[in-house]
Amino acid sequence: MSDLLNLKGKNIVVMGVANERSLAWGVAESLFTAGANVIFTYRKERSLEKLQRTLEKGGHEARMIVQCDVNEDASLHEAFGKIGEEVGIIHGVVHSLAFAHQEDLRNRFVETTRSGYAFAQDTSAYSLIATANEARSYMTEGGSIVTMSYLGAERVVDGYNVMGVAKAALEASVRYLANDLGKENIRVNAISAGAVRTLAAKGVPSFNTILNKIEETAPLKRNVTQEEVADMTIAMLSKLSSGVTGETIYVDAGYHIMG
Ligand code: 1JT
Repeated sequence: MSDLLNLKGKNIVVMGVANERSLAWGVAESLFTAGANVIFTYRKERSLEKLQRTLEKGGHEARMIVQCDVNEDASLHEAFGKIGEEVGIIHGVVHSLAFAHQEDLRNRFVETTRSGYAFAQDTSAYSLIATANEARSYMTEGGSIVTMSYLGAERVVDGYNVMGVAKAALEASVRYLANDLGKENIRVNAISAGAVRTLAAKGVPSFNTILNKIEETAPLKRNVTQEEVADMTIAMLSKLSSGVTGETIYVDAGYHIMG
């Protein structure tokens, strides 16, 4: 299998591990298994501590861990500069980041503030474009960029609100980036992950209801796991998907096809 993936010794940047439930962490674990060199970025000191403990617990060693705040151009530039200097070539990037203010997920959508809208867009959608632009300087052998999206991008999921609009922009950005970066042999795709109980899902009042509805409705009659999202992400990073770019791939037990 590892031969088919061709990820052994490849340098892959993973952004967005908050704790061991994070989708990004699932991807990192599969990357370790595939023999890739995993480079992590983190924003908050607290995430770094958790990451280090999680790595230790799993007996994994990061190739590199770098601080990076995607809301700041200088921070992104510096982080990728350090990564490029250390590893030379970047083969893949996993962008698994999103944020919005609590009140924008709690209040009525019509009450979304200008600043809340801008913040969600900046952190959750623009950050992919800025990341791709920094990473491409070191993706000199071509490569693959994968981001995480959610069904709320194209359907109304009650309560997802401003994040849905940000994910719609993210999925459109994936297509424009794919077109622009294709000439550099860099592929760009999104994984639309089904609901998984992560830190991001914490505090979503309707989350249990969402999980139950998926169990009843989805063709597979169950929810998906962090590992299943990770497996498809690995496929999208690997040689197995060399002909695929600009796509949003659903890993949702088939839920999105239902009427
Ligand atoms: C964010 C949050 C991005 C939660 C997210 C997310 N992408 C998926 N989820 C889970 C989710 C959240 C809501 C939801 C359904 C699924 C929270 C912090 C900001 C970034 O609504 C029904 C709100």
